[in-house]
Amino acid sequence: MIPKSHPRYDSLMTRELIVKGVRNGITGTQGLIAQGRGEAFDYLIGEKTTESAFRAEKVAAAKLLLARKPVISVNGNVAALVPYELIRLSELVNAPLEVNLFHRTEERVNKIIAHLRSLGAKNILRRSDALIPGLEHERAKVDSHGIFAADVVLVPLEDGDRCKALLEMGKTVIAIDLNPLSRTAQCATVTIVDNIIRAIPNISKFAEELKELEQEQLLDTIREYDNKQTLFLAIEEINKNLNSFAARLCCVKDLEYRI
Ligand code: PTJ
Repeated sequence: MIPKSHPRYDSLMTRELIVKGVRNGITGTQGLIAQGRGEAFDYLIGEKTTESAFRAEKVAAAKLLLARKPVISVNGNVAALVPYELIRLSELVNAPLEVNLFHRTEERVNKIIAHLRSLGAKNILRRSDALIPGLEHERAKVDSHGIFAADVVLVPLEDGDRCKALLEMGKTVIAIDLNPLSRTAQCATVTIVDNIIRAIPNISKFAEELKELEQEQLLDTIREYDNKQTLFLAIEEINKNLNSFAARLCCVKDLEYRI
């Protein structure tokens, strides 16, 4: 039992969700490693949504609303961390949830679908009757009416190969990845460098606000967006945080010398 007073309560509770996901057969064991990597980057960006991530989340909401056929890709980590939030976003932007796993087993696909359904999800795609060209791993298997036919795909916690392959199919790819250096982050159309825990509710909040706008106004929201700048700002934020940590240590050292 983690006491609420623990200074890292939120982070530890998030970790518990992933562990529970593994125990319930929803999350793959590799998901634990991915979560650890994510936590490290979250620490470096200050465990908060940065200004540039908010901007990317707003653009993501606009792109999902403008899409002809948007789809939200769901893996084992995402299903364990933000199931309710995904269902809400799926309803808001009218995008089905498609279970697509890197370490795919039919058993885990079925468990994730049952989990999402038990929480109220109605629009779930599960067929794997099409293949993304150029991919040799299990993530190539997609639904012919879902990711295969989609114009905009939201891919949280993705591997770089599929992101590239989806772009080559002419799709808009929105990635959520705390690591601005990852191949996915570098190649996506819109990269949200934020924790999925904060990112999905933020996209939903923006989608609710933007839903009332005309198409032209939505287009205005995305017109000036530059993903390279988003990545640059995320890396700059990490640099800033590291410099301020270092500066604090320098002050302590100066003090020690003086004593
Ligand atoms: O359920 P499966 O089989 O589809 O597998 C899912 C994982 C996530 C295990 C699989 O896609 C994988 O191995 O991913 P990677 O290559 O480890 O990449 C995951 C990326 O997501 C890394 O760059 C992490 O920094 C990032 N990440 C991890 N946790 C979070 C995150 N980004 C945002 N929010 C998080 N909570």
